[in-house]
Amino acid sequence: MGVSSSRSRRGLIRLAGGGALLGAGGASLAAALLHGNDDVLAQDRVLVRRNVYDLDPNGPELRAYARGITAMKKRPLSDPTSWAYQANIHGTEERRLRPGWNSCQHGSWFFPSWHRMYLYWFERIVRKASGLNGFALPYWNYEKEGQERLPWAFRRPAKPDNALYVEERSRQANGGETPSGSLTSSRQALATKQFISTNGAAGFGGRRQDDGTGFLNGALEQAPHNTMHVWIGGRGLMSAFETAARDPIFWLHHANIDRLWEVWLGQEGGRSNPTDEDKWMNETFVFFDEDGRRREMSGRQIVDIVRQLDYEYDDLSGGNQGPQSAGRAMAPASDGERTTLAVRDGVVLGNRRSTVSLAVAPGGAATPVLELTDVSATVNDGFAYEIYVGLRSGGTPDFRDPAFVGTLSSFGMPRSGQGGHAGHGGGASYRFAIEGGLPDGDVAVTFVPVVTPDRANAGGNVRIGRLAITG
Ligand SMILES: [Cu+2]
Repeated sequence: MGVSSSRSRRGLIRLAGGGALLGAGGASLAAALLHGNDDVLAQDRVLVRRNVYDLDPNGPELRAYARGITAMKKRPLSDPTSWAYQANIHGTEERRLRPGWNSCQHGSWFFPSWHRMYLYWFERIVRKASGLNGFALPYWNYEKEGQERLPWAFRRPAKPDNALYVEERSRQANGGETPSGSLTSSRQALATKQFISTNGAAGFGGRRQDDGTGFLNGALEQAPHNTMHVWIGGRGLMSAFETAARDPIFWLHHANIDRLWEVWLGQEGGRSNPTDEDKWMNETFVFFDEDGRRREMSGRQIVDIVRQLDYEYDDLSGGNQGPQSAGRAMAPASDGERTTLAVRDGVVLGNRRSTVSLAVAPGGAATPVLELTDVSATVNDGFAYEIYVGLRSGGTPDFRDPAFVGTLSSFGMPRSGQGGHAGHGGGASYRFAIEGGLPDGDVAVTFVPVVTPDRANAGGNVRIGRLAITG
């Protein structure tokens, strides 16, 4: 974030220009030529998004962030650079919508790209509002050992005059507790090779929009994105679309999600962005720059963060992956017809561990998948369950166990009887590849609560319309 540590834009130009030497005066001109327009040109250097745990809680970077937030909060709601207007771009309960509001993309392949754009414009607004020229958003890598707790500056002092603190978080987050490893883990997401979800399994980025599968999370969105939203939020801001971006930690959480997208690409092995998909590349979304000017942006403008957006991350290592991750690369699931091997209707989960036993029919050629369809929440609080398929009885559930298939969390889950999110009918759908395969005979599907609502709800926290295993 510091000016002295920023990589020189001129160095990049020299590379791009085939070794041509540029004087200081030529650098910005060359940068403009490189971009081809001034749409996304803000800096003459590449800014570095740093790990928040490497920053002094009272240092210039976090002080600038707090200063920027305070300045933005003083602006009227009608100002697109105000704190509330920016948060409302993600989601709002206001009835009268202004341009760009309620446009967050979840449950589809626009999840990674839309949030990258959102952060990019927000970062520019904070940079100007803070007065720190080299400001870049820090990220929070909760997966790294010793860095799982909510960063200090966001919970202390726990007073309203600390612009980074908000009261409306879970007790665990503001209390400095450590989330369970299943909530912070990017293991499933990074192991997923295809970007686009198929009929069989979640892709890294998500499903093709309007492919008929309804609201279906991609692997990155599912965890650690959704899981950390509910762990931080509890009953508070971070647990719902309409309030999440009002918590200053939202932006550091999403910077980490954006970083994980770069980590995923760097793992190679066939991982790539869907740059041959016209809709993903060209669909435009509305944002505002630091002067309040309306900006439109599309996927093709954000695929290269260094060249197109002038930022990079100080570290692209993939979190805290256990040894089990090495051998568990996700097989691409078949896109064809799948056979239903077992099904159970109307499963309700409460605050305790619960197990569904299923007799599995033989057959099925593809990687088996656990499908949860028409899933809705019956409580307002955030909650999350680890899911295991074929957990040995008596065994202690551990997300590093091969029986662990993923986490079901309430972020983005429609409330029962509310008709779904953003116009989709019914509940949400979830798919989890069962990499360990299916044992012969009966199969146990076990749900272990890892984030529970404050009060036990007699009717359960979540209703799963249909639970099925397909192959
Ligand atoms: Cu989010």
